[in-house]
Amino acid sequence: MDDPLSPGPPIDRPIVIAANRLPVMRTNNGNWSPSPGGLVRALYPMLRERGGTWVGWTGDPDDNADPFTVEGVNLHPVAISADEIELYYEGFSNDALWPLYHDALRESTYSIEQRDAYYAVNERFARIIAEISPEGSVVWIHDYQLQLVPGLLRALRPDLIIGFFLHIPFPPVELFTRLPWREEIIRGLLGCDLVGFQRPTGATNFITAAQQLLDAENNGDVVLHEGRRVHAGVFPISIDIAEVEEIAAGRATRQRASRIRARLGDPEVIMLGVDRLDYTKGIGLRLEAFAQLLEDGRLDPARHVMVQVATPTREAVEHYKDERAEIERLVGEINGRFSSIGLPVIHYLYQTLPYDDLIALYRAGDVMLVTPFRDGMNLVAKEYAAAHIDGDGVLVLSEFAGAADELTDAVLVNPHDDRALQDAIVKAAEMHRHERRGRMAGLRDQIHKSDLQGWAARFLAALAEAGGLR
Ligand code: ADQ
Repeated sequence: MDDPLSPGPPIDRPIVIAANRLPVMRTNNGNWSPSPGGLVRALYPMLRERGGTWVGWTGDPDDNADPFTVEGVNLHPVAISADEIELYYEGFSNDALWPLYHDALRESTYSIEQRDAYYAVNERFARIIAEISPEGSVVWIHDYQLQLVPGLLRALRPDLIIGFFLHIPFPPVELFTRLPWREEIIRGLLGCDLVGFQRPTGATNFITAAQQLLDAENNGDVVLHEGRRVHAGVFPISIDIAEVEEIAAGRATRQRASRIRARLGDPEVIMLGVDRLDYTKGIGLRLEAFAQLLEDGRLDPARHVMVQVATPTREAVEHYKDERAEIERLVGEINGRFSSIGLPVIHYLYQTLPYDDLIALYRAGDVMLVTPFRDGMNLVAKEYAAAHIDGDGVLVLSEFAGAADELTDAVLVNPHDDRALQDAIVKAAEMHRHERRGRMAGLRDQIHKSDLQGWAARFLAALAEAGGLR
């Protein structure tokens, strides 16, 4: 590819994207507007520019909306019933696959009803894509909710070039083989020309699973299956750096960031956590480490304050209800012990914030705590570095986030080691300005090497090559 950051793919074929959700949401007046979210930021502008189609669910149960067009992008809704949302989405996707793919941090629920709903919805996606894709189209399918689509689609339309990107980790074979329908998933993915992962371990785990479960042979990163060559590749996702920097540089953001600092009582160090409220993100662990440091006098409630923003997510799933209750109990307990009137030590928001507000918070944050037990990539870590156009700020980052492969200038930590986590937080809070600036410069250099549009262009270029177009 000539220009690795060029937003347009270097291929001249119709493009079809499939993801669980469509990239648009219904507005109050019944129109559609682009929804927030990384994937939409990466792919929607490209489709708008060159035309293309997106297949996905509208987000409303039993929504039989007809196909429609927004800003030149064709949108094909896939109807999903209320029962299927419970079984396919909350059940199989988020209560079986999600925990299993994240180190089995919680027990998975395996049920044949859930698997059947997952199959039915994946088959519906495959059928719709097969019906609407012009001859020889390039189809790019996203994430763990749709792993059977490539195989089902390949059977219907052998002419298509099919790629899949997994946004979450692909687990080691020792864990993956717990899944009662493990062969089916691998067969599904092997319908692709290219399967993309966030980290090299994801690709290796997938190849090992294909060898072990289906006796598939491989030649380096190419798996040979039923006479076809399936490429496994590594494509660490990124963020729209220009957008974050532009918002961060705005006057409104600077003013908002100083207002945040003033409202927090002008502390010496603002520590920040921003996550979906997911048990994989290690929010509780981080709060406990903070509390222990206050207890031991290594941090001081008059000088150190924490802000934790937790986005509501998957609230119908039991493990998420439990996690929320535990986080909120911890926040209450820690504030009860260490706060003074008008000055809580932890400011907790269970809210989804507008992107501008989030970036103002990043700018205000002196220390960003990203401590997942396991995470495919973690875009918050990259957004924090992009927002720090002032060249200051420290990122504490779990080794178990995909971002740790690239962001080696963070204070890297094993979140399972509570003493190490406490030490990392103190190190970040006390770090000398000179070291802080050096590390932030390293982080910012690193993220500038690859942005979101470049990520999409690289995947599509590799897919074109795997599909024999180049
Ligand atoms: P997530 O698990 O959702 O994504 P992450 O990569 O951190 O995790 O992305 C979260 C996004 O949501 C960020 O862009 C962030 O700005 C936004 N966000 C978080 N809290 C918010 C809040 N309170 N208000 C508004 N926005 C908020 C999955 C995988 C990750 C992988 C991504 C992309 O689990 O590992 O990095 O997909 O591939």
